[in-house]
Amino acid sequence: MRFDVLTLHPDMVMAPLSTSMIGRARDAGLLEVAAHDIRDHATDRWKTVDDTPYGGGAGMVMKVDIVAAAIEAVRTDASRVLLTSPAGRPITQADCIRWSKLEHVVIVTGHYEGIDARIESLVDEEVSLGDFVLTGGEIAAIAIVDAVGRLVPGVLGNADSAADESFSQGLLEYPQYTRPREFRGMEVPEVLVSGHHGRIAVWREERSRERTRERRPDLWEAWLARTVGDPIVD
Ligand code: JCQ
Repeated sequence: MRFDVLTLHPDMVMAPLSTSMIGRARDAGLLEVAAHDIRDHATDRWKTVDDTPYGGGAGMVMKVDIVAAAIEAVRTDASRVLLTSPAGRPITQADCIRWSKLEHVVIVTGHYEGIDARIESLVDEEVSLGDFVLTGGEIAAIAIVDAVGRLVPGVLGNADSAADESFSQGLLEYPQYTRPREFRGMEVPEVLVSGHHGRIAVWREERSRERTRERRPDLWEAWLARTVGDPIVD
């Protein structure tokens, strides 16, 4: 799978995607990631990429002709083009799974007060990480490449397959512990050292549901609605 990120800061995008699991997956040829400087498509001698907003107001707006040229330099008929913006639809794990099955994802990152709205005619999906504002879309693009890239077969180690983690069942993960057995008076739950695999599985399922109900009532209600009639639910 290939990602092309269009940005004013290609080094910022590439640095975190050159280490750790995504860096290793690229070395192994499982993923291709490239970042392209939108400024390379500026047409004047000052390499201008933004301009003042029609109608007045503070800040600058990225020029649609320059960003369009950057998109058209990398996109093919098989590409899915994403635009990261606080005005986009908040993404979920389901979106990441869907994108992980594609050959080519292009991510356009915005800056300043935004991009000329006519860019929407050139993108397939306008997406957000959540209800907060970044200085630029780079961190959102990095997060998307990381979350999608790790779902490509072979990228995750066999040990931590994406199948049995938070969200794969729609519930939060159960709490994990490792040594020491006691830390500042806090003990590891007895069941986890019992060696009783059946009781451990039941305890983990209960903690997973309890955590989800307490911390994420939205996910809990969705899980309950999906699980009605399932004989396993209590
Ligand atoms: C992305 N969640 C927040 C800031 C305008 C395209 O227009 C803009 C983009 C940004 C940067 O992205 C975010 C963001 N997901 O802030 C302003």
